[in-house]
Amino acid sequence: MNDGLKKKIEEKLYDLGLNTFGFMKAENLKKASYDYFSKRKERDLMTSFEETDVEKKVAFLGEMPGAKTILSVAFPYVYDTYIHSKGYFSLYTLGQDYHVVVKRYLEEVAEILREQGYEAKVYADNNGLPERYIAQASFVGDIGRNHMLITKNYGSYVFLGEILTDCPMETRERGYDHLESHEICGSCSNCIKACPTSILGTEFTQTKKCMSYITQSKEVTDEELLLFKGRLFGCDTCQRTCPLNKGVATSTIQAFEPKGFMKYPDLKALASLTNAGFLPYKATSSGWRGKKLLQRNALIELMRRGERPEKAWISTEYLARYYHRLENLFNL
Ligand code: B12
Ligand code: SF4
Ligand code: SF4
Repeated sequence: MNDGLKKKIEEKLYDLGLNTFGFMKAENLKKASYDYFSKRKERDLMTSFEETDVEKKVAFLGEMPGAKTILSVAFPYVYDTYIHSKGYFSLYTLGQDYHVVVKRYLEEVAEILREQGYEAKVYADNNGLPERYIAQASFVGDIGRNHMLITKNYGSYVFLGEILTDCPMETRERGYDHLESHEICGSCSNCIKACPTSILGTEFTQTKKCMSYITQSKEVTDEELLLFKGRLFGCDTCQRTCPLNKGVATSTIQAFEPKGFMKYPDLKALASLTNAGFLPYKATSSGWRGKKLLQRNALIELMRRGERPEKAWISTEYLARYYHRLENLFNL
Protein backbone atom coordinates (compact mmCIF):
# COMPACT_ATOMS: atom_id res chain seq x y z
CA MET A 1 0.00 0.00 0.00
CA ASN A 2 1.12 3.55 -0.66
CA ASP A 3 0.51 5.23 2.67
CA GLY A 4 3.01 8.04 1.97
CA LEU A 5 1.46 8.85 -1.39
CA LYS A 6 -2.05 8.75 0.04
CA LYS A 7 -0.97 11.20 2.75
CA LYS A 8 0.47 13.50 0.09
CA ILE A 9 -2.85 13.42 -1.79
CA GLU A 10 -4.81 14.18 1.37
CA GLU A 11 -2.54 17.10 2.16
CA LYS A 12 -2.95 18.46 -1.36
CA LEU A 13 -6.76 18.23 -1.06
CA TYR A 14 -6.69 20.13 2.24
CA ASP A 15 -4.36 22.73 0.68
CA LEU A 16 -6.93 23.21 -2.08
CA GLY A 17 -9.61 23.77 0.58
CA LEU A 18 -11.26 20.37 -0.05
CA ASN A 19 -11.98 18.59 3.21
CA THR A 20 -14.73 16.13 2.22
CA PHE A 21 -13.42 13.10 0.35
CA GLY A 22 -13.01 9.32 0.56
CA PHE A 23 -11.40 6.30 -1.12
CA MET A 24 -12.84 2.99 -2.34
CA LYS A 25 -11.45 -0.05 -4.12
CA ALA A 26 -12.23 -0.13 -7.85
CA GLU A 27 -12.87 -3.87 -7.65
CA ASN A 28 -15.61 -3.36 -5.04
CA LEU A 29 -17.35 -0.79 -7.24
CA LYS A 30 -17.30 -3.20 -10.16
CA LYS A 31 -18.83 -6.03 -8.11
CA ALA A 32 -21.44 -3.81 -6.44
CA SER A 33 -22.40 -2.12 -9.72
CA TYR A 34 -22.89 -5.40 -11.53
CA ASP A 35 -25.01 -6.73 -8.71
CA TYR A 36 -27.00 -3.49 -8.27
CA PHE A 37 -27.72 -2.88 -11.96
CA SER A 38 -28.65 -6.53 -12.54
CA LYS A 39 -31.22 -6.21 -9.74
CA ARG A 40 -32.55 -2.90 -11.17
CA LYS A 41 -32.95 -4.55 -14.56
CA GLU A 42 -34.74 -7.55 -13.04
CA ARG A 43 -37.15 -5.15 -11.28
CA ASP A 44 -37.64 -3.18 -14.53
CA LEU A 45 -36.31 0.04 -12.93
CA MET A 46 -33.81 1.06 -15.62
CA THR A 47 -34.56 4.51 -17.09
CA SER A 48 -34.27 5.61 -20.71
CA PHE A 49 -31.33 7.81 -19.63
CA GLU A 50 -29.27 4.77 -18.84
CA GLU A 51 -27.41 2.06 -20.70
CA THR A 52 -29.65 -0.97 -20.11
CA ASP A 53 -27.08 -3.61 -21.03
CA VAL A 54 -25.49 -4.33 -17.64
CA GLU A 55 -22.19 -5.49 -19.17
CA LYS A 56 -21.92 -2.21 -21.10
CA LYS A 57 -23.09 -0.16 -18.12
CA VAL A 58 -20.27 -1.36 -15.91
CA ALA A 59 -17.75 -1.04 -18.76
CA PHE A 60 -16.65 2.33 -17.36
CA LEU A 61 -14.15 0.40 -15.26
CA GLY A 62 -12.74 -1.11 -18.44
CA GLU A 63 -11.35 2.36 -19.16
CA MET A 64 -8.47 1.47 -16.88
CA PRO A 65 -8.11 -2.33 -16.69
CA GLY A 66 -5.58 -2.15 -13.85
CA ALA A 67 -7.61 0.35 -11.78
CA LYS A 68 -7.20 -0.18 -8.05
CA THR A 69 -8.59 2.86 -6.25
CA ILE A 70 -11.25 5.53 -6.70
CA LEU A 71 -11.01 8.85 -4.90
CA SER A 72 -14.33 10.67 -4.48
CA VAL A 73 -14.30 14.39 -3.68
CA ALA A 74 -17.14 16.77 -2.76
CA PHE A 75 -16.93 20.36 -4.07
CA PRO A 76 -19.13 22.81 -2.13
CA TYR A 77 -20.68 25.41 -4.42
CA VAL A 78 -23.19 27.50 -2.50
CA TYR A 79 -22.28 31.00 -1.31
CA ASP A 80 -25.77 31.83 -0.05
CA THR A 81 -29.25 30.52 -0.76
CA TYR A 82 -30.77 33.83 -1.90
CA ILE A 83 -33.60 33.50 -4.40
CA HIS A 84 -34.57 36.24 -6.90
CA SER A 85 -38.32 36.66 -6.80
CA LYS A 86 -38.53 37.63 -10.48
CA GLY A 87 -37.20 34.40 -11.98
CA TYR A 88 -34.16 32.51 -10.72
CA PHE A 89 -31.39 30.19 -11.83
CA SER A 90 -30.76 27.09 -9.74
CA LEU A 91 -27.97 27.61 -7.18
CA TYR A 92 -25.62 25.17 -8.90
CA THR A 93 -25.51 27.23 -12.09
CA LEU A 94 -24.53 30.63 -10.64
CA GLY A 95 -20.75 30.39 -10.92
CA GLN A 96 -18.25 29.10 -13.46
CA ASP A 97 -19.13 25.81 -15.20
CA TYR A 98 -18.44 23.09 -12.61
CA HIS A 99 -17.28 20.53 -15.17
CA VAL A 100 -14.32 22.80 -15.91
CA VAL A 101 -13.67 23.80 -12.29
CA VAL A 102 -13.88 20.31 -10.74
CA LYS A 103 -11.59 18.86 -13.41
CA ARG A 104 -9.08 21.69 -12.93
CA TYR A 105 -8.83 20.94 -9.19
CA LEU A 106 -8.65 17.17 -9.65
CA GLU A 107 -5.96 17.41 -12.34
CA GLU A 108 -3.69 19.05 -9.75
CA VAL A 109 -4.19 16.05 -7.47
CA ALA A 110 -3.88 13.51 -10.29
CA GLU A 111 -0.48 15.00 -11.20
CA ILE A 112 0.91 13.75 -7.86
CA LEU A 113 0.01 10.18 -8.86
CA ARG A 114 1.35 10.57 -12.41
CA GLU A 115 4.67 11.94 -11.11
CA GLN A 116 5.09 8.61 -9.29
CA GLY A 117 4.42 6.63 -12.48
CA TYR A 118 0.77 5.76 -11.81
CA GLU A 119 -2.15 6.22 -14.19
CA ALA A 120 -4.79 8.72 -13.04
CA LYS A 121 -8.01 9.78 -14.80
CA VAL A 122 -10.30 12.53 -13.56
CA TYR A 123 -14.10 12.59 -13.82
CA ALA A 124 -16.79 15.18 -13.15
CA ASP A 125 -20.42 14.51 -14.01
CA ASN A 126 -20.39 13.72 -17.72
CA ASN A 127 -19.33 10.08 -17.40
CA GLY A 128 -20.70 6.61 -16.69
CA LEU A 129 -19.59 6.45 -13.07
CA PRO A 130 -22.40 6.21 -10.49
CA GLU A 131 -20.98 9.22 -8.67
CA ARG A 132 -23.45 9.39 -5.79
CA TYR A 133 -23.00 5.71 -5.04
CA ILE A 134 -19.21 6.01 -5.02
CA ALA A 135 -19.45 9.00 -2.66
CA GLN A 136 -21.73 7.20 -0.22
CA ALA A 137 -19.67 3.99 -0.37
CA SER A 138 -16.50 5.91 0.50
CA PHE A 139 -18.18 7.84 3.36
CA VAL A 140 -18.19 11.23 1.63
CA GLY A 141 -21.85 11.46 2.65
CA ASP A 142 -25.24 9.73 2.76
CA ILE A 143 -28.03 9.57 0.22
CA GLY A 144 -31.26 11.24 1.34
CA ARG A 145 -34.88 10.71 0.31
CA ASN A 146 -34.35 13.43 -2.31
CA HIS A 147 -31.66 11.10 -3.78
CA MET A 148 -29.00 13.74 -3.17
CA LEU A 149 -25.64 12.87 -1.67
CA ILE A 150 -25.66 14.81 1.60
CA THR A 151 -22.40 15.71 3.34
CA LYS A 152 -21.99 16.69 7.01
CA ASN A 153 -20.19 19.97 6.32
CA TYR A 154 -22.03 21.33 3.29
CA GLY A 155 -25.32 19.43 3.14
CA SER A 156 -26.25 18.40 -0.41
CA TYR A 157 -24.92 21.58 -2.04
CA VAL A 158 -21.86 19.81 -3.44
CA PHE A 159 -20.70 18.63 -6.83
CA LEU A 160 -18.95 15.28 -7.02
CA GLY A 161 -15.71 14.46 -8.81
CA GLU A 162 -13.47 11.37 -8.91
CA ILE A 163 -9.98 10.16 -9.70
CA LEU A 164 -9.54 6.60 -10.94
CA THR A 165 -6.01 5.25 -10.47
CA ASP A 166 -4.00 2.05 -10.63
CA CYS A 167 -2.27 3.02 -7.40
CA PRO A 168 -3.40 0.68 -4.59
CA MET A 169 -4.40 2.55 -1.43
CA GLU A 170 -5.90 1.84 1.97
CA THR A 171 -9.68 2.48 1.89
CA ARG A 172 -12.59 2.81 4.30
CA GLU A 173 -15.83 1.82 2.61
CA ARG A 174 -19.29 0.28 2.91
CA GLY A 175 -21.83 -1.52 0.70
CA TYR A 176 -25.30 -0.44 -0.31
CA ASP A 177 -27.63 -2.69 1.73
CA HIS A 178 -28.72 0.20 3.96
CA LEU A 179 -29.26 2.71 1.12
CA GLU A 180 -33.00 2.50 0.68
CA SER A 181 -33.63 3.09 4.42
CA HIS A 182 -32.25 6.67 4.19
CA GLU A 183 -31.27 6.65 7.86
CA ILE A 184 -29.84 10.13 7.63
CA CYS A 185 -33.38 11.52 7.09
CA GLY A 186 -34.95 10.09 10.25
CA SER A 187 -38.70 10.61 10.06
CA CYS A 188 -38.51 13.68 7.79
CA SER A 189 -40.36 13.68 4.47
CA ASN A 190 -40.16 17.42 3.58
CA CYS A 191 -38.73 16.86 0.11
CA ILE A 192 -41.32 14.23 -0.78
CA LYS A 193 -44.11 16.68 0.09
CA ALA A 194 -42.43 19.65 -1.62
CA CYS A 195 -41.47 18.09 -4.96
CA PRO A 196 -43.56 19.91 -7.62
CA THR A 197 -44.00 16.78 -9.72
CA SER A 198 -44.37 14.29 -6.82
CA ILE A 199 -41.62 11.96 -8.02
CA LEU A 200 -39.85 11.43 -4.68
CA GLY A 201 -40.62 8.71 -2.17
CA THR A 202 -39.58 5.76 -4.35
CA GLU A 203 -36.51 4.85 -6.41
CA PHE A 204 -35.74 7.82 -8.65
CA THR A 205 -36.99 6.38 -11.92
CA GLN A 206 -39.18 9.19 -13.26
CA THR A 207 -36.21 11.32 -14.18
CA LYS A 208 -38.04 12.94 -17.10
CA LYS A 209 -40.57 14.37 -14.68
CA CYS A 210 -37.92 16.09 -12.60
CA MET A 211 -38.15 19.89 -13.04
CA SER A 212 -34.39 19.97 -13.39
CA TYR A 213 -34.73 17.82 -16.51
CA ILE A 214 -37.83 19.66 -17.76
CA THR A 215 -36.25 23.14 -17.51
CA GLN A 216 -33.32 21.79 -19.56
CA SER A 217 -35.52 20.12 -22.21
CA LYS A 218 -35.89 21.74 -25.62
CA GLU A 219 -39.52 20.63 -25.94
CA VAL A 220 -41.98 20.71 -23.03
CA THR A 221 -45.74 20.21 -22.77
CA ASP A 222 -48.27 22.91 -21.75
CA GLU A 223 -48.76 21.12 -18.45
CA GLU A 224 -45.00 21.36 -17.82
CA LEU A 225 -44.88 25.04 -18.82
CA LEU A 226 -47.22 25.78 -15.91
CA LEU A 227 -44.79 24.11 -13.49
CA PHE A 228 -41.76 26.35 -14.17
CA LYS A 229 -43.01 28.95 -11.64
CA GLY A 230 -39.91 31.15 -11.69
CA ARG A 231 -37.37 28.40 -12.43
CA LEU A 232 -35.04 29.48 -15.25
CA PHE A 233 -32.71 26.46 -15.19
CA GLY A 234 -32.62 23.51 -12.77
CA CYS A 235 -34.66 22.87 -9.64
CA ASP A 236 -33.61 23.22 -5.99
CA THR A 237 -36.93 22.56 -4.25
CA CYS A 238 -35.97 19.22 -2.67
CA GLN A 239 -32.73 20.74 -1.39
CA ARG A 240 -34.15 24.04 -0.15
CA THR A 241 -36.70 22.21 1.97
CA CYS A 242 -34.11 19.86 3.50
CA PRO A 243 -33.31 20.45 7.19
CA LEU A 244 -29.87 18.90 6.63
CA ASN A 245 -29.02 21.92 4.47
CA LYS A 246 -29.77 24.44 7.21
CA GLY A 247 -26.75 26.20 8.73
CA VAL A 248 -24.21 24.32 6.60
CA ALA A 249 -20.83 25.78 5.68
CA THR A 250 -20.63 27.79 2.45
CA SER A 251 -18.21 27.36 -0.44
CA THR A 252 -14.79 28.96 -0.51
CA ILE A 253 -14.13 27.95 -4.11
CA GLN A 254 -13.79 31.32 -5.82
CA ALA A 255 -14.79 30.03 -9.25
CA PHE A 256 -18.24 29.19 -7.85
CA GLU A 257 -18.87 32.72 -6.58
CA PRO A 258 -22.25 33.71 -8.09
CA LYS A 259 -22.07 36.06 -11.04
CA GLY A 260 -24.30 39.11 -10.67
CA PHE A 261 -26.18 38.50 -13.93
CA MET A 262 -26.99 34.94 -12.76
CA LYS A 263 -28.03 35.90 -9.24
CA TYR A 264 -30.26 38.76 -10.38
CA PRO A 265 -31.29 37.72 -13.89
CA ASP A 266 -32.65 40.39 -16.20
CA LEU A 267 -35.45 38.57 -18.03
CA LYS A 268 -35.63 41.08 -20.84
CA ALA A 269 -31.89 40.86 -21.50
CA LEU A 270 -32.13 37.07 -21.40
CA ALA A 271 -35.10 36.83 -23.76
CA SER A 272 -33.35 39.04 -26.31
CA LEU A 273 -29.88 37.45 -26.09
CA THR A 274 -27.49 37.85 -29.03
CA ASN A 275 -24.71 35.35 -29.76
CA ALA A 276 -22.16 37.70 -28.14
CA GLY A 277 -24.50 38.34 -25.19
CA PHE A 278 -24.79 34.59 -24.61
CA LEU A 279 -21.04 34.08 -24.03
CA PRO A 280 -21.02 34.97 -20.29
CA TYR A 281 -23.94 32.54 -19.70
CA LYS A 282 -22.14 29.87 -21.72
CA ALA A 283 -19.26 29.98 -19.21
CA THR A 284 -21.64 29.07 -16.33
CA SER A 285 -23.24 25.69 -15.60
CA SER A 286 -26.40 26.87 -17.38
CA GLY A 287 -24.66 27.27 -20.74
CA TRP A 288 -24.49 23.75 -22.10
CA ARG A 289 -28.07 23.60 -23.39
CA GLY A 290 -27.54 26.65 -25.61
CA LYS A 291 -28.87 30.17 -26.08
CA LYS A 292 -32.38 29.46 -27.31
CA LEU A 293 -33.26 27.39 -24.25
CA LEU A 294 -32.37 30.31 -21.96
CA GLN A 295 -34.36 32.68 -24.18
CA ARG A 296 -37.35 30.30 -24.10
CA ASN A 297 -37.19 29.97 -20.31
CA ALA A 298 -37.01 33.76 -19.86
CA LEU A 299 -40.03 34.08 -22.13
CA ILE A 300 -41.96 31.60 -19.97
CA GLU A 301 -41.25 33.61 -16.82
CA LEU A 302 -41.96 36.99 -18.42
CA MET A 303 -45.30 35.87 -19.81
CA ARG A 304 -46.23 34.04 -16.60
CA ARG A 305 -45.89 37.44 -14.95
CA GLY A 306 -48.31 38.88 -17.50
CA GLU A 307 -45.66 40.80 -19.43
CA ARG A 308 -45.64 40.87 -23.22
CA PRO A 309 -42.18 40.54 -24.78
CA GLU A 310 -41.26 42.91 -27.62
CA LYS A 311 -41.85 41.43 -31.08
CA ALA A 312 -38.16 41.96 -31.99
CA TRP A 313 -37.11 39.45 -29.32
CA ILE A 314 -39.06 36.64 -30.96
CA SER A 315 -36.24 36.12 -33.42
CA THR A 316 -36.66 32.44 -34.34
CA GLU A 317 -39.44 30.05 -35.30
CA TYR A 318 -38.74 28.09 -32.10
CA LEU A 319 -39.35 31.13 -29.89
CA ALA A 320 -42.40 32.14 -31.93
CA ARG A 321 -43.96 28.72 -31.29
CA TYR A 322 -43.50 29.09 -27.54
CA TYR A 323 -44.65 32.72 -27.65
CA HIS A 324 -48.01 31.71 -29.18
CA ARG A 325 -48.49 28.78 -26.80
CA LEU A 326 -47.72 31.01 -23.80
CA GLU A 327 -50.14 33.70 -25.06
CA ASN A 328 -52.92 31.13 -24.96
CA LEU A 329 -51.82 29.50 -21.73
CA PHE A 330 -51.63 32.76 -19.76
CA ASN A 331 -54.54 34.47 -21.59
CA LEU A 332 -52.44 37.43 -22.75
C1 B12 B 1 -28.62 12.11 -15.38
C2 B12 B 1 -28.41 13.06 -14.22
C3 B12 B 1 -29.47 13.85 -13.82
C4 B12 B 1 -30.88 13.64 -14.36
C5 B12 B 1 -31.46 12.40 -13.67
C6 B12 B 1 -31.14 12.32 -12.17
C7 B12 B 1 -31.12 10.91 -11.57
N1 B12 B 1 -31.30 10.86 -10.28
O1 B12 B 1 -30.93 9.91 -12.22
C8 B12 B 1 -31.59 15.00 -13.96
C9 B12 B 1 -31.50 15.96 -15.12
C10 B12 B 1 -33.05 14.89 -13.55
C11 B12 B 1 -30.67 15.48 -12.83
C12 B12 B 1 -31.07 16.38 -11.87
C13 B12 B 1 -30.23 16.88 -10.87
N2 B12 B 1 -28.90 16.66 -10.77
CO1 B12 B 1 -27.94 15.35 -11.82
N3 B12 B 1 -26.89 13.99 -12.63
C14 B12 B 1 -27.16 13.10 -13.54
C15 B12 B 1 -25.92 12.21 -13.79
C16 B12 B 1 -25.21 12.70 -15.07
C17 B12 B 1 -26.22 10.71 -13.89
C18 B12 B 1 -27.14 10.18 -12.79
C19 B12 B 1 -27.47 8.70 -12.94
O2 B12 B 1 -26.70 7.90 -13.43
N4 B12 B 1 -28.63 8.33 -12.49
C20 B12 B 1 -29.06 6.90 -12.40
C21 B12 B 1 -29.33 6.54 -10.91
C22 B12 B 1 -29.33 5.01 -10.80
O3 B12 B 1 -28.30 6.98 -10.05
P1 B12 B 1 -28.33 8.22 -9.02
O4 B12 B 1 -29.67 8.81 -8.78
O5 B12 B 1 -27.25 9.16 -9.48
O6 B12 B 1 -27.88 7.57 -7.64
C23 B12 B 1 -28.60 6.49 -7.08
C24 B12 B 1 -27.79 5.29 -7.15
O7 B12 B 1 -26.54 5.55 -6.58
C25 B12 B 1 -28.61 4.38 -6.29
N5 B12 B 1 -27.92 3.22 -5.76
C26 B12 B 1 -28.36 2.63 -4.70
N6 B12 B 1 -27.60 1.54 -4.42
C27 B12 B 1 -26.67 1.46 -5.34
C28 B12 B 1 -25.64 0.53 -5.48
C29 B12 B 1 -24.79 0.64 -6.57
C30 B12 B 1 -23.69 -0.35 -6.72
C31 B12 B 1 -24.98 1.68 -7.50
C32 B12 B 1 -24.10 1.77 -8.68
C33 B12 B 1 -26.01 2.61 -7.31
C34 B12 B 1 -26.85 2.50 -6.20
O8 B12 B 1 -29.05 5.24 -5.23
C35 B12 B 1 -28.81 6.59 -5.59
C36 B12 B 1 -29.92 7.46 -5.13
O9 B12 B 1 -31.13 7.12 -5.76
C37 B12 B 1 -25.08 12.50 -12.48
C38 B12 B 1 -23.57 12.36 -12.66
C39 B12 B 1 -23.12 10.92 -12.53
N7 B12 B 1 -22.30 10.47 -13.44
O10 B12 B 1 -23.50 10.23 -11.59
C40 B12 B 1 -25.54 13.93 -12.09
C41 B12 B 1 -25.64 14.28 -10.60
C42 B12 B 1 -26.33 13.13 -9.89
N8 B12 B 1 -26.52 15.44 -10.60
C43 B12 B 1 -26.23 16.34 -9.72
C44 B12 B 1 -27.01 17.50 -9.45
C45 B12 B 1 -26.35 18.63 -8.68
C46 B12 B 1 -28.35 17.55 -9.88
C47 B12 B 1 -29.43 18.57 -9.43
C48 B12 B 1 -29.34 18.96 -7.96
C49 B12 B 1 -29.34 19.85 -10.33
C50 B12 B 1 -30.41 20.90 -10.06
N9 B12 B 1 -30.31 21.70 -8.99
O11 B12 B 1 -31.32 21.05 -10.86
C51 B12 B 1 -30.73 17.79 -9.77
C52 B12 B 1 -31.19 16.93 -8.58
C53 B12 B 1 -32.39 16.07 -8.82
C54 B12 B 1 -32.46 14.95 -7.78
N10 B12 B 1 -33.25 15.14 -6.73
O12 B12 B 1 -31.77 13.95 -7.93
C55 B12 B 1 -25.00 15.96 -8.92
C56 B12 B 1 -25.44 15.45 -7.54
C57 B12 B 1 -24.60 15.93 -6.37
C58 B12 B 1 -25.16 15.43 -5.07
N11 B12 B 1 -24.83 16.15 -4.00
O13 B12 B 1 -25.86 14.43 -5.01
C59 B12 B 1 -24.36 14.82 -9.85
C60 B12 B 1 -23.63 13.72 -9.08
C61 B12 B 1 -23.38 15.55 -10.80
C62 B12 B 1 -22.06 15.95 -10.12
N12 B12 B 1 -20.94 15.41 -10.56
O14 B12 B 1 -22.02 16.73 -9.19
N13 B12 B 1 -29.45 14.87 -12.88
S1 SF4 C 1 -35.19 18.64 -8.34
FE1 SF4 C 1 -37.31 19.43 -8.14
S2 SF4 C 1 -38.59 18.14 -9.45
FE2 SF4 C 1 -36.59 17.10 -9.22
S3 SF4 C 1 -36.89 15.69 -7.51
FE3 SF4 C 1 -36.13 17.61 -6.60
S4 SF4 C 1 -37.96 18.81 -6.10
FE4 SF4 C 1 -38.60 17.15 -7.47
S1 SF4 D 1 -35.87 16.88 3.17
FE1 SF4 D 1 -35.98 15.41 4.85
S2 SF4 D 1 -36.46 13.45 3.82
FE2 SF4 D 1 -35.74 14.85 2.24
S3 SF4 D 1 -33.56 14.44 2.07
FE3 SF4 D 1 -33.78 16.13 3.54
S4 SF4 D 1 -33.86 15.12 5.54
FE4 SF4 D 1 -34.23 13.56 3.99
